[in-house]
Amino acid sequence: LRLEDELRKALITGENLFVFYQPIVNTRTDSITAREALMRWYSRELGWVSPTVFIPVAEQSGLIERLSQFVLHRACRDAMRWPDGARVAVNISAAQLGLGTLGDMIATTLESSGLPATRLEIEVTEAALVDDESRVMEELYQLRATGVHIALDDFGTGYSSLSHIHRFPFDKIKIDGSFVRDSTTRPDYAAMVRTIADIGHRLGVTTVAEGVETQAHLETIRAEGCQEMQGYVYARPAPEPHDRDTVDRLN
Ligand code: G
Ligand code: G
Ligand code: MN
Ligand code: NA
Repeated sequence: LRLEDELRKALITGENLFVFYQPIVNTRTDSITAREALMRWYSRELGWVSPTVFIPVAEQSGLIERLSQFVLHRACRDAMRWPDGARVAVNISAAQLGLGTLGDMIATTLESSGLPATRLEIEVTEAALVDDESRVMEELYQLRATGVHIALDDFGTGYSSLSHIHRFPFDKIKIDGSFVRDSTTRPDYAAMVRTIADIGHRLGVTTVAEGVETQAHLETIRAEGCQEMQGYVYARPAPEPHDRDTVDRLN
Protein backbone atom coordinates (compact mmCIF):
# COMPACT_ATOMS: atom_id res chain seq x y z
CA LEU A 1 0.00 0.00 0.00
CA ARG A 2 2.90 2.32 0.73
CA LEU A 3 4.28 1.66 -2.74
CA GLU A 4 0.89 2.45 -4.22
CA ASP A 5 0.64 5.74 -2.28
CA GLU A 6 4.16 6.72 -3.27
CA LEU A 7 3.46 5.91 -6.91
CA ARG A 8 0.25 7.92 -6.86
CA LYS A 9 2.15 10.95 -5.53
CA ALA A 10 4.91 10.52 -8.10
CA LEU A 11 2.39 10.36 -10.94
CA ILE A 12 0.71 13.56 -9.75
CA THR A 13 3.90 15.60 -9.37
CA GLY A 14 6.08 13.81 -11.96
CA GLU A 15 8.86 14.05 -9.40
CA ASN A 16 11.64 11.46 -9.83
CA LEU A 17 9.77 9.65 -12.59
CA PHE A 18 11.99 9.32 -15.63
CA VAL A 19 11.72 7.88 -19.08
CA PHE A 20 14.93 6.29 -20.38
CA TYR A 21 15.38 5.44 -24.05
CA GLN A 22 17.11 2.53 -25.77
CA PRO A 23 17.84 2.61 -29.52
CA ILE A 24 16.46 0.02 -31.93
CA VAL A 25 18.86 -0.31 -34.83
CA ASN A 26 18.78 -1.62 -38.41
CA THR A 27 21.14 -4.62 -38.52
CA ARG A 28 22.46 -3.76 -42.03
CA THR A 29 22.77 0.03 -41.96
CA ASP A 30 23.30 0.60 -38.21
CA SER A 31 20.81 3.47 -38.36
CA ILE A 32 18.47 4.08 -35.44
CA THR A 33 14.89 3.45 -36.52
CA ALA A 34 13.23 3.89 -33.11
CA ARG A 35 13.93 4.32 -29.42
CA GLU A 36 12.00 2.37 -26.79
CA ALA A 37 10.73 4.35 -23.81
CA LEU A 38 11.43 2.55 -20.53
CA MET A 39 10.20 4.04 -17.27
CA ARG A 40 12.41 4.51 -14.23
CA TRP A 41 11.24 5.63 -10.79
CA TYR A 42 13.17 6.80 -7.75
CA SER A 43 11.05 6.88 -4.61
CA ARG A 44 12.39 8.85 -1.63
CA GLU A 45 11.00 6.17 0.65
CA LEU A 46 11.96 3.08 -1.35
CA GLY A 47 14.87 4.06 -3.60
CA TRP A 48 14.92 2.93 -7.24
CA VAL A 49 11.88 0.76 -7.95
CA SER A 50 11.86 -1.43 -11.07
CA PRO A 51 9.00 -1.16 -13.56
CA THR A 52 8.57 -4.93 -13.14
CA VAL A 53 7.41 -4.00 -9.61
CA PHE A 54 5.51 -0.75 -10.07
CA ILE A 55 3.72 -1.49 -13.37
CA PRO A 56 1.76 -4.40 -11.84
CA VAL A 57 0.95 -2.19 -8.84
CA ALA A 58 -0.33 0.50 -11.19
CA GLU A 59 -2.42 -2.10 -13.04
CA GLN A 60 -4.00 -3.38 -9.84
CA SER A 61 -4.66 -0.02 -8.21
CA GLY A 62 -6.32 1.89 -11.02
CA LEU A 63 -3.22 4.00 -11.68
CA ILE A 64 -2.39 2.46 -15.04
CA GLU A 65 -4.29 5.05 -17.05
CA ARG A 66 -2.45 7.89 -15.34
CA LEU A 67 0.85 6.07 -15.84
CA SER A 68 0.16 5.46 -19.55
CA GLN A 69 -0.75 9.10 -19.96
CA PHE A 70 2.48 10.13 -18.26
CA VAL A 71 4.79 7.97 -20.35
CA LEU A 72 3.02 8.70 -23.63
CA HIS A 73 3.15 12.43 -23.06
CA ARG A 74 6.78 12.39 -21.99
CA ALA A 75 7.79 10.11 -24.87
CA CYS A 76 6.07 12.19 -27.55
CA ARG A 77 7.50 15.41 -26.14
CA ASP A 78 11.04 13.96 -26.00
CA ALA A 79 10.77 12.50 -29.51
CA MET A 80 9.87 15.94 -30.87
CA ARG A 81 13.42 17.01 -29.95
CA TRP A 82 15.24 14.14 -31.72
CA PRO A 83 16.98 15.46 -34.81
CA ASP A 84 17.08 12.05 -36.53
CA GLY A 85 13.28 11.68 -36.71
CA ALA A 86 13.34 8.17 -35.22
CA ARG A 87 10.07 6.76 -33.91
CA VAL A 88 9.41 6.46 -30.20
CA ALA A 89 8.16 3.07 -28.97
CA VAL A 90 5.96 3.02 -25.85
CA ASN A 91 5.01 -0.15 -23.94
CA ILE A 92 1.26 -0.43 -23.36
CA SER A 93 0.13 -2.87 -20.71
CA ALA A 94 -2.67 -5.35 -21.25
CA ALA A 95 -4.70 -3.68 -18.49
CA GLN A 96 -4.51 -0.35 -20.33
CA LEU A 97 -5.59 -1.87 -23.65
CA GLY A 98 -8.55 -3.51 -21.95
CA LEU A 99 -9.91 -0.13 -20.84
CA GLY A 100 -10.66 0.87 -24.42
CA THR A 101 -9.46 4.45 -23.89
CA LEU A 102 -6.05 4.22 -25.54
CA GLY A 103 -7.11 5.62 -28.92
CA ASP A 104 -8.44 8.85 -27.45
CA MET A 105 -5.46 9.18 -25.14
CA ILE A 106 -3.04 8.81 -28.05
CA ALA A 107 -4.95 11.23 -30.28
CA THR A 108 -4.91 13.89 -27.55
CA THR A 109 -1.24 13.32 -26.77
CA LEU A 110 -0.17 13.50 -30.41
CA GLU A 111 -2.09 16.70 -30.84
CA SER A 112 -0.71 18.40 -27.75
CA SER A 113 2.88 17.34 -28.44
CA GLY A 114 2.80 17.93 -32.21
CA LEU A 115 4.35 14.52 -32.92
CA PRO A 116 3.10 12.94 -36.18
CA ALA A 117 1.27 9.63 -35.63
CA THR A 118 3.79 7.87 -37.90
CA ARG A 119 6.55 8.59 -35.38
CA LEU A 120 4.77 6.74 -32.55
CA GLU A 121 4.94 3.00 -32.06
CA ILE A 122 3.19 1.06 -29.33
CA GLU A 123 4.45 -2.28 -28.00
CA VAL A 124 1.88 -4.76 -26.80
CA THR A 125 2.35 -8.28 -25.49
CA GLU A 126 0.16 -11.22 -26.30
CA ALA A 127 -1.31 -11.05 -22.78
CA ALA A 128 -3.27 -8.06 -24.15
CA LEU A 129 -4.76 -10.18 -26.93
CA VAL A 130 -6.26 -12.83 -24.71
CA ASP A 131 -9.28 -11.26 -23.03
CA ASP A 132 -11.97 -9.77 -25.15
CA GLU A 133 -9.89 -10.06 -28.29
CA SER A 134 -12.43 -8.47 -30.59
CA ARG A 135 -12.46 -5.14 -28.79
CA VAL A 136 -8.68 -4.98 -28.54
CA MET A 137 -8.39 -5.95 -32.20
CA GLU A 138 -10.73 -3.17 -33.24
CA GLU A 139 -8.84 -0.64 -31.16
CA LEU A 140 -5.50 -1.72 -32.67
CA TYR A 141 -6.87 -1.56 -36.25
CA GLN A 142 -8.20 1.94 -35.58
CA LEU A 143 -4.85 3.08 -34.21
CA ARG A 144 -3.01 1.53 -37.16
CA ALA A 145 -5.28 3.41 -39.52
CA THR A 146 -4.16 6.70 -37.98
CA GLY A 147 -0.52 5.85 -38.81
CA VAL A 148 0.66 4.66 -35.38
CA HIS A 149 2.93 1.61 -35.68
CA ILE A 150 2.18 -1.49 -33.62
CA ALA A 151 4.76 -3.97 -32.34
CA LEU A 152 4.22 -7.39 -30.81
CA ASP A 153 6.56 -7.48 -27.80
CA ASP A 154 8.34 -10.48 -26.21
CA PHE A 155 7.26 -12.82 -29.01
CA GLY A 156 7.95 -16.49 -28.36
CA THR A 157 7.11 -16.53 -24.67
CA GLY A 158 3.88 -16.63 -22.69
CA TYR A 159 0.75 -16.78 -24.83
CA SER A 160 2.52 -16.89 -28.20
CA SER A 161 0.34 -17.87 -31.08
CA LEU A 162 1.15 -17.67 -34.78
CA SER A 163 -2.42 -16.67 -35.51
CA HIS A 164 -1.85 -13.38 -33.64
CA ILE A 165 0.73 -12.31 -36.24
CA HIS A 166 -1.65 -12.28 -39.15
CA ARG A 167 -4.94 -11.50 -37.39
CA PHE A 168 -3.67 -8.36 -35.71
CA PRO A 169 -2.21 -5.35 -37.57
CA PHE A 170 1.41 -5.70 -36.46
CA ASP A 171 4.19 -3.76 -38.18
CA LYS A 172 6.87 -5.41 -36.10
CA ILE A 173 7.60 -8.56 -34.12
CA LYS A 174 10.07 -8.32 -31.25
CA ILE A 175 11.73 -11.69 -30.68
CA ASP A 176 12.15 -12.29 -26.97
CA GLY A 177 15.71 -11.96 -25.65
CA SER A 178 15.66 -15.51 -24.29
CA PHE A 179 15.93 -16.86 -27.86
CA VAL A 180 18.70 -14.44 -28.74
CA ARG A 181 20.74 -15.13 -25.61
CA ASP A 182 21.22 -18.82 -26.42
CA SER A 183 21.23 -18.51 -30.21
CA THR A 184 25.04 -18.50 -30.34
CA THR A 185 25.43 -21.78 -28.45
CA ARG A 186 22.25 -23.66 -29.30
CA PRO A 187 21.27 -24.42 -32.89
CA ASP A 188 17.64 -25.00 -31.86
CA TYR A 189 17.41 -21.41 -30.55
CA ALA A 190 19.08 -20.05 -33.69
CA ALA A 191 16.56 -22.05 -35.72
CA MET A 192 13.67 -20.45 -33.87
CA VAL A 193 15.08 -16.97 -34.47
CA ARG A 194 15.40 -17.78 -38.18
CA THR A 195 11.89 -19.21 -38.35
CA ILE A 196 10.32 -16.13 -36.78
CA ALA A 197 12.42 -13.87 -39.06
CA ASP A 198 11.23 -15.89 -42.11
CA ILE A 199 7.59 -15.58 -41.08
CA GLY A 200 8.14 -11.84 -40.68
CA HIS A 201 9.67 -11.53 -44.16
CA ARG A 202 6.91 -13.48 -45.82
CA LEU A 203 4.17 -11.49 -44.09
CA GLY A 204 5.91 -8.12 -44.55
CA VAL A 205 6.41 -7.61 -40.82
CA THR A 206 9.73 -6.29 -39.48
CA THR A 207 11.50 -8.57 -37.01
CA VAL A 208 13.57 -7.19 -34.15
CA ALA A 209 15.93 -9.26 -31.99
CA GLU A 210 15.84 -8.16 -28.35
CA GLY A 211 18.54 -8.63 -25.72
CA VAL A 212 21.47 -8.51 -28.16
CA GLU A 213 24.35 -8.29 -25.72
CA THR A 214 27.45 -9.40 -27.64
CA GLN A 215 29.02 -9.14 -31.07
CA ALA A 216 28.43 -12.91 -31.45
CA HIS A 217 24.70 -12.43 -30.78
CA LEU A 218 24.64 -9.65 -33.34
CA GLU A 219 26.35 -11.74 -36.01
CA THR A 220 24.00 -14.63 -35.38
CA ILE A 221 20.76 -12.67 -35.50
CA ARG A 222 21.97 -10.83 -38.62
CA ALA A 223 22.75 -14.18 -40.29
CA GLU A 224 19.34 -15.54 -39.26
CA GLY A 225 17.65 -12.61 -41.01
CA CYS A 226 16.49 -10.18 -38.30
CA GLN A 227 16.12 -6.69 -39.77
CA GLU A 228 16.52 -4.80 -36.51
CA MET A 229 18.09 -5.29 -33.12
CA GLN A 230 18.07 -3.85 -29.63
CA GLY A 231 20.42 -4.54 -26.75
CA TYR A 232 23.37 -3.68 -24.61
CA VAL A 233 25.84 -4.38 -27.45
CA TYR A 234 24.62 -1.17 -29.07
CA ALA A 235 23.35 0.88 -26.12
CA ARG A 236 21.74 0.54 -22.70
CA PRO A 237 18.58 2.42 -21.82
CA ALA A 238 19.66 5.96 -20.87
CA PRO A 239 18.07 9.23 -19.76
CA GLU A 240 17.71 12.24 -22.02
CA PRO A 241 20.45 14.89 -21.62
CA HIS A 242 18.20 17.17 -19.53
CA ASP A 243 17.64 14.37 -16.95
CA ARG A 244 21.25 13.14 -16.71
CA ASP A 245 22.40 15.28 -13.78
CA THR A 246 19.30 14.51 -11.72
CA VAL A 247 19.64 10.78 -12.36
CA ASP A 248 23.37 10.81 -11.51
CA ARG A 249 22.64 12.56 -8.22
CA LEU A 250 20.06 9.90 -7.26
CA ASN A 251 22.33 6.98 -8.21
O1 G B 1 13.78 -1.57 -18.69
P1 G B 1 13.46 -2.80 -17.87
O2 G B 1 14.14 -4.06 -18.23
O3 G B 1 13.70 -2.52 -16.42
O4 G B 1 11.87 -3.01 -17.97
C1 G B 1 11.26 -4.03 -17.27
C2 G B 1 9.88 -4.28 -17.79
O5 G B 1 9.06 -3.13 -17.57
C3 G B 1 9.83 -4.58 -19.27
O6 G B 1 8.95 -5.66 -19.48
C4 G B 1 9.24 -3.33 -19.87
O7 G B 1 8.46 -3.59 -21.01
C5 G B 1 8.36 -2.81 -18.74
N1 G B 1 8.18 -1.36 -18.85
C6 G B 1 9.11 -0.39 -18.80
N2 G B 1 8.56 0.82 -18.98
C7 G B 1 7.23 0.61 -19.17
C8 G B 1 6.10 1.46 -19.42
O8 G B 1 6.21 2.68 -19.55
N3 G B 1 4.88 0.86 -19.53
C9 G B 1 4.72 -0.48 -19.43
N4 G B 1 3.49 -0.97 -19.54
N5 G B 1 5.75 -1.32 -19.21
C10 G B 1 6.98 -0.78 -19.09
O1 G C 1 9.54 -6.42 -21.89
P1 G C 1 10.30 -5.51 -22.77
O2 G C 1 10.86 -6.19 -23.95
O3 G C 1 9.54 -4.25 -23.11
O4 G C 1 11.52 -4.98 -21.92
C1 G C 1 12.77 -4.82 -22.44
C2 G C 1 13.69 -4.94 -21.25
O5 G C 1 14.94 -5.50 -21.65
C3 G C 1 14.00 -3.61 -20.62
O6 G C 1 13.84 -3.74 -19.28
C4 G C 1 15.45 -3.35 -20.98
O7 G C 1 16.10 -2.64 -19.95
C5 G C 1 15.98 -4.77 -21.08
N1 G C 1 17.12 -4.90 -21.98
C6 G C 1 17.45 -4.13 -23.04
N2 G C 1 18.54 -4.59 -23.67
C7 G C 1 18.95 -5.67 -22.99
C8 G C 1 20.04 -6.59 -23.16
O8 G C 1 20.86 -6.50 -24.07
N3 G C 1 20.11 -7.60 -22.24
C9 G C 1 19.21 -7.75 -21.22
N4 G C 1 19.39 -8.76 -20.37
N5 G C 1 18.18 -6.92 -21.04
C10 G C 1 18.04 -5.88 -21.92
MN1 MN D 1 9.09 -3.55 -24.94
NA1 NA E 1 10.26 -7.06 -25.28
